[in-house]
Amino acid sequence: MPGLIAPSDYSQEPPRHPSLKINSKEPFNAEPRRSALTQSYITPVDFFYKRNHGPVPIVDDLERYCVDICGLIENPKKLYMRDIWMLAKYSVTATLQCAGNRRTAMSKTRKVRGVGWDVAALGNAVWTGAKLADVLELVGIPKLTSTTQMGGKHVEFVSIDKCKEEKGGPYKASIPLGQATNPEADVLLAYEMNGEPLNRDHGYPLRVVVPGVIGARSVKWLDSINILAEECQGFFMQRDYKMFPPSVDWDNINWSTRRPQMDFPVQSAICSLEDVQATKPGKVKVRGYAVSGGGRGIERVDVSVDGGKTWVEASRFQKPGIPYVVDDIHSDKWAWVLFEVIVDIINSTEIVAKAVYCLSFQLRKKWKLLITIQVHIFLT
Ligand SMILES: Nc1nc2c(c(=O)[nH]1)N[C@H]1C(S)=C(S)[C@@H](COP(=O)(O)O)O[C@H]1N2
Ligand SMILES: [Mo]
Repeated sequence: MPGLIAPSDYSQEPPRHPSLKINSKEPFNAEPRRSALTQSYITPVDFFYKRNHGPVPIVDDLERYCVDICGLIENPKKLYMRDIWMLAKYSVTATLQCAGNRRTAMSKTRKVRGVGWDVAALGNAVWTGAKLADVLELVGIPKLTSTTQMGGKHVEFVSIDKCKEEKGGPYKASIPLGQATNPEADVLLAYEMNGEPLNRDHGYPLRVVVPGVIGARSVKWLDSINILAEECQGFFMQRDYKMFPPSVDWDNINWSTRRPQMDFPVQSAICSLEDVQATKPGKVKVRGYAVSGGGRGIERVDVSVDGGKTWVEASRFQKPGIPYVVDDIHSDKWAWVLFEVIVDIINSTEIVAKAVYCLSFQLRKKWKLLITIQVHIFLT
């Protein structure tokens, strides 16, 4: 790829903030401290988790950098940054979350593989760029197309970084064409994060952002876009990031029986307390995030200080001081919701947070929820 190069070693990595908790040095994987994570609704770039699978690519000539759009289309096209900057510019506030978020806690229950993460392998940013739906229109694919005349059904994003899981090949992933061409799905080719050009760790000069979907599909350092009949056959689509029932373990796993994970599931996490924390009897602030995936919003967050027997509702907000309303036009549907409640602690106990989202706004009776027993309190 002219303009963008992929180093084979880690000698040219970008600078990073020293307060990040490093889970793996090479490739670089790091998250902020959980107490820092919910200090602000928009996560500053320095404190945003970084999830790489190889050395971070380098732009050597932005003028020559371009994205190849190819595959099942009549007129393949090369898009330069100047072409992408010319398209309508959109800003979308979206929470990006690694599917491995909270893997360290999962490994207490079952044997899991992959980098260990606490509860902060996610962040909320304002992503700015062109809509993928507009880009695909430039190559003759109209909005809201799920199958093209040539049989294209999936949009594959390919990078240039060298990943060991791909045997030294690039990171890649795909999403359905129907999602890619739906302007309301807000899939972006983003060149800015929080109002600044993307930095190297987050995909400079151009990355995909698929709101509401596990971070693994938001390919960084975009090199080409491929229109395919089948979903991407890469490692991270076919042999990782899938969900299996409890009867499956590493000895009897059959990857082809499951679909790749896309929307992330509803969840909440307490960030103002550590997993095991000592405190004096009295008032304790319980603060954290709740996020639904798929743009479904958070209907309610409840907190229990008796291990889940009784519950109180926490206040939810995105903008400080303004209560969050799930389907309000001013609420950021792709973004997390922060929650807070002050509770009275009188004895050693378990604090539990529970986020609830509404499965469909038409059928308000169907609830989905996730309960997390996360924090154990001991009185001192
Ligand atoms: N090219 C490329 N894109 C990538 C990755 C990668 O290693 N290489 N990691 C993916 C994963 S698993 C996640 S969770 C997000 C992390 O994005 P961030 O580092 O900007 O937080 O990027 C995704 N896109
Ligand atoms: Mo990830």
